[in-house]
Amino acid sequence: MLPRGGTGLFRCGTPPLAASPCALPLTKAAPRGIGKSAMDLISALEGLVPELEKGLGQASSLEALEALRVDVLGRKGRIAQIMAQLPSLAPAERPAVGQTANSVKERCNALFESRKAALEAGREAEALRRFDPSIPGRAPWRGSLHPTTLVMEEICQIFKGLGFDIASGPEVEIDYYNFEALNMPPEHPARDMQDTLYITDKVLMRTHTSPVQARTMLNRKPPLAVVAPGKVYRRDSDLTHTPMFHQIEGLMVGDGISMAHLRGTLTAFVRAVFGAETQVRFRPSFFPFTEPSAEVDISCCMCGGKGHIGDAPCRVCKTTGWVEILGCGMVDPAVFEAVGYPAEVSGFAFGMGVERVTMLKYGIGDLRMFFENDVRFLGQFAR
Ligand code: 2U9
Repeated sequence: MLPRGGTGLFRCGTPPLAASPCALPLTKAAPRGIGKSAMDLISALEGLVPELEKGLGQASSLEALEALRVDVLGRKGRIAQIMAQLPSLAPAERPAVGQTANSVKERCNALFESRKAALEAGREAEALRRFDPSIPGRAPWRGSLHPTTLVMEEICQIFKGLGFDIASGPEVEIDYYNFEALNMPPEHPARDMQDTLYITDKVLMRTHTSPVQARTMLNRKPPLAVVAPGKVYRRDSDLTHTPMFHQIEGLMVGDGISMAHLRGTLTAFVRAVFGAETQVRFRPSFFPFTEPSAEVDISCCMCGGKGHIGDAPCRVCKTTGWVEILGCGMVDPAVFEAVGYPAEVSGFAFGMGVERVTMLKYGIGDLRMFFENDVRFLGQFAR
């Protein structure tokens, strides 16, 4: 702001110009026919220009500049205050004062604009001086798919490449598709293998994606090959089990489908996920919907099947050199009967937990990492 009172534009004390124009310096000789009081006003107006020039020279910020502009040119500013005295002049004297006011306004505006441009240029130069183009940029944060989703997609792609279709079905299932059609009638002891979350007597959260294959068989004739990825639910919660996890199960049915097809397909699959040098072994096992059944082990992807990494025992395979990856078998004829398939067809089926495959593939030691939603962990797997 321009200083008011004794040190500023109005040197004859407070209030300034309007109340006591007497002390203002007369900078010009009075034009002919212009009286003393008109001349005082003209002189006061003209005096604003050098005063403003000085004030602008001292203003070091755009904010100070704006305050000055309001003080001089604003609706209640200095020029307006001087012009408020116009009615007290004789009508003949008013035009000369008005013209001076216009001319002073124009010059003041020009002074402001040029000082503003200089200050802005200074500001920009200062910003550029501080700008370091060698500092690496901050990349915007990008979300990524969950590792379970990524591995599930990868597995589906592999089976698609082997000629399988992808099938899906409801997570809330009826007992028939989840158990009965799969050779597990009520009271069958195998139902205990998959402790179930029931909604009603007959409605439950599916404990595996097998009902999807059962539904597929009811809707399609053989030959067929499908994989069913998705969420499954069990009454199970401890360090290595969660009430919800992801499975991918597969089924191939046709004429003359044998254990050899099963072995070939699953060996191709594990080598696509874990690498071409991965060894595969089949161990006899039991599942209610397959006979014979087997569990598949692969050579440990952490230690390469040696059981040790250097001198240290391998924590993934616990020094055995093998890790279990999935279950499989030839579909039990009772399952084909339940869905009305002819007795001559044969087929194989398999199932795996996606979190388990993901843990083995990436050497993740703790299942809880999948459910803690720590984006620093989850973001590492995006491609
Ligand atoms: C139909 C007939 C047979 C699916 C199969 C497995 C073996 C199996 C488990 C591995 C670990 C699930 O994730 S896990 O808990 N699954 O071992 N699943 S055979 O067999 C079928 C499916 C559908 C109609």
